[in-house]
Amino acid sequence: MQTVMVIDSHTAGEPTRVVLSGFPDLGTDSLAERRARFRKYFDRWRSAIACEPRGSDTVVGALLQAPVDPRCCAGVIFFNNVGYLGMCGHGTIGLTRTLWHLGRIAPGAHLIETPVGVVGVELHDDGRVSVDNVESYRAAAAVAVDVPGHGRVVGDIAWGGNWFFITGHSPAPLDLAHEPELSAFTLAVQRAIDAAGIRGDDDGIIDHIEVSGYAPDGSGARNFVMCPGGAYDRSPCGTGTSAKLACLHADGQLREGQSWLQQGILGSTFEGVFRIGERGVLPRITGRAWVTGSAEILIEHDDPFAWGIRKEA
Ligand code: PYC
Repeated sequence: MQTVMVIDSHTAGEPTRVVLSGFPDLGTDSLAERRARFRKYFDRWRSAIACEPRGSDTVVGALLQAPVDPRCCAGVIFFNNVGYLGMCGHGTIGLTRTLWHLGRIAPGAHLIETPVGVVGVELHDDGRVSVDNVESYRAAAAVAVDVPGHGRVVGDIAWGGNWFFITGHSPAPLDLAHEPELSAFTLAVQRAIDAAGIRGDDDGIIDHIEVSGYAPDGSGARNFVMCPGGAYDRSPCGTGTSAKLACLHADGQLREGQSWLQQGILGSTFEGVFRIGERGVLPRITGRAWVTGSAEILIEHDDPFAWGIRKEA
């Protein structure tokens, strides 16, 4: 029997499962090397924790690690139902809330190490968390892709800690009632991008598709983000909001220090602002998370689904 201790939370509706203990030793190399070791030797632990029957397609796992950089209060490797994430905005907010819940940090500024770099967080007294995300930039503007059943769809390729294709084209209003159409559309875009061989400028797979528009009730900017693994982001997506800020800046539509309120498909909101970076923008994303549970995950070796119901990307 294996025992894994986790704390669950949600950030603006999107779940995060922080893994505290019970995980195999990944060593003390960089977080990127530890993530490679996780993928190569311990991938079944990912599916045991994130996938059904213990998890779900929406769960983002956050494996807590000792940081290499002594300035950091924690290291983290994010994963989901099909693989690994570079950075995760909602997950960082959930992790910060969880560390506070555990009494490991107090309100104030902290650093967290991820496989794609060190990110800053600020835990506010009222429970809001601001994430100073990695530098975000638009790699290509107005890229056209032929999407079967939808015709030519045009969007930007942008980095926000993950690769995004961001389009203003939407098959339906951006509300939960139209989630099936929005999911089918964004999954079709994802397949078309893959088939066309369109990649990020580091050859990275564009595995997040973001429809960017407005809330049907006129309450502000809203998105719908399809994540790798076929689940849509319930939150406004921290890395997706960062990538959007980079595009707004590149188009001259948002100035340094100007606030951008980004709703997700549930209507929950992140606030984004940015400073100018070397290549793009340095985003600060603010949102809130709530802890929802504390659990001891048990893995029985004769359970036919001990290691989760695995799903391919
Ligand atoms: O908030 O960056 C984010 C995110 C990525 C995937 C799910 N949420």
